Amino acid sequence: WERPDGRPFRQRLLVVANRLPVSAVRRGEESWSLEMSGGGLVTALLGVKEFEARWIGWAGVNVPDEAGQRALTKALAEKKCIPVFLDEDIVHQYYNGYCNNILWPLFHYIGLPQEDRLATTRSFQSQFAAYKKANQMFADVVNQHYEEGDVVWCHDYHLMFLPKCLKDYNSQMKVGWFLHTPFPSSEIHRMLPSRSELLHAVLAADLVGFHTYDYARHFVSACTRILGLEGTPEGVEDQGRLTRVAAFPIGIDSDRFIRALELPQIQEHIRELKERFAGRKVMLGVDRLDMIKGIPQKILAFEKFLEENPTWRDKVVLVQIAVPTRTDVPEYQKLTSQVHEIVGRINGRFGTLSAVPIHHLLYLISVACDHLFPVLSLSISTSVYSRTSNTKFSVQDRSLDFHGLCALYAVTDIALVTSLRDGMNLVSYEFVACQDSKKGVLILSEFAGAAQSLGAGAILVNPWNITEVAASIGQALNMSAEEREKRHRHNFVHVTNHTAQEWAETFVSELNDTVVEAQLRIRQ
Ligand code: ADQ
Repeated sequence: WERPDGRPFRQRLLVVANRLPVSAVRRGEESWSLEMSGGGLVTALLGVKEFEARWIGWAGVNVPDEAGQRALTKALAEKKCIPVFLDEDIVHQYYNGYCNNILWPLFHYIGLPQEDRLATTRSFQSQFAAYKKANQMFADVVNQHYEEGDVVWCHDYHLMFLPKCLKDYNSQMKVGWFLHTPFPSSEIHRMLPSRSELLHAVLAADLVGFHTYDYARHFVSACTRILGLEGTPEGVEDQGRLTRVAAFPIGIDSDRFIRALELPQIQEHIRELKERFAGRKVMLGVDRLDMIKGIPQKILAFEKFLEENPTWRDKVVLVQIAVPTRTDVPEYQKLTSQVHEIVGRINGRFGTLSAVPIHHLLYLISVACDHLFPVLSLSISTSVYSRTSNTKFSVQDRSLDFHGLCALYAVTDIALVTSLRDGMNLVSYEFVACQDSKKGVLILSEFAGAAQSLGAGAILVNPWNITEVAASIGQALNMSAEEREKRHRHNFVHVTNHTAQEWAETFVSELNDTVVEAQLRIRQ
């Protein structure tokens, strides 16, 4: 990530996220092979030319021995990555427990898991203790590598405690924190037993960023209502110290998608897909298999559409790409089975010998990241899963790579993004970037952050209202070419002007400015 013209970087940037953007495979006692993934955040930071970025995070593997840790640290250094080593117990309690079982569902309005509330509070408390311990371990590593003048950018709900740990080490450190999920209404946040401690920890940052103004507003309300602090138009004030709170909507590297469409191999792929779906309109869903994505609701809406519109039955096909995540968690296994059952029923009901209405394809991401894979990784799957029993899936050798994904986006007539909640949703952006010749329609959930930016061009729907989603499919299929063009133009301009690079650049410069302003205020 060296500056190509050889001039010195203006500043060093330490990017701290739960996962590093690499997959590490152990080849021997002291030998590792690493695969660096491209993707939104990496590309975004490459675009920020004035900064020399280093990544700090967990490599996703348990490395109990010192020799292994030394070797992995050395290998990662070449990729500008610095590992935080977490043992299995911490990963279980901090990552699977507090992050994914408590914060993720709460921030997406699913609520807190009943068993943790009803059983002893011990498991909650021990998970929170592990969360704080893990955040402290990240802070220790940041502190070891920090040099005066560096900017430290912490990412996501895994690291809400980190700003406090860092400022405890050094109050002069420039610390920013960005949340990739929604921040819920203060009425939801107040359910969390550790609600105040977490808010205080985030407020230790100089700049706190969210995808939308609503999330920023919810955060400020939580601080005023739960902590009794003062909310100002700039952020939250605590004893004369201001934490700036603002919206920084993420974008994608739109050029990468647009350029890819010109490649001969993608053109070939597009030709094949057009042939395969000739005479039928293509609808597309691309989601991680997560309850927040509203996949069962989407498929039920499609069923309702087919029920009510028999003339469309053999003229439309839904391709649903699903990426299994957290496959060891029972709720996720249940969701996968549920989706399979609904798809099977609908295909049985409306399919013919020559065609089925739904193609439901499960793909695995090669880098085992959590929900942050879009920004940490776009290195795509090597395998597709198929169902062999209620909960277990076996791997077959089919894959969807970046080119395959672009080709699918390009041949799609209607994208169905019906998340029940979503911080932003990059699939909607990627679809728009790949549609400049087709000008397809985006049906978008009003509960995705993207509704704030692509709402004027999309058909906005309440994903819980299956009748409304079914009707929106009909509206999209019957939309005139002029209206499609107008709606697409609006979204395309947005997606190509608000890129991932611009997002990163804006956040980092705002963080620098915030710190300078705070110093000036102190001097006055
Ligand atoms: P996600 O919940 O993962 O991200 P989203 O923003 O839609 O959701 O990103 C999905 C990404 O995965 C897209 O970039 C897509 O191209 C990619 N993808 C899809 N299928 C794939 C496959 N088979 N292999 C590899 N990649 C695939 C979280 C939040 C979102 C927020 C982002 C970024 O939940 O709300 O938009 O972080 O902040």
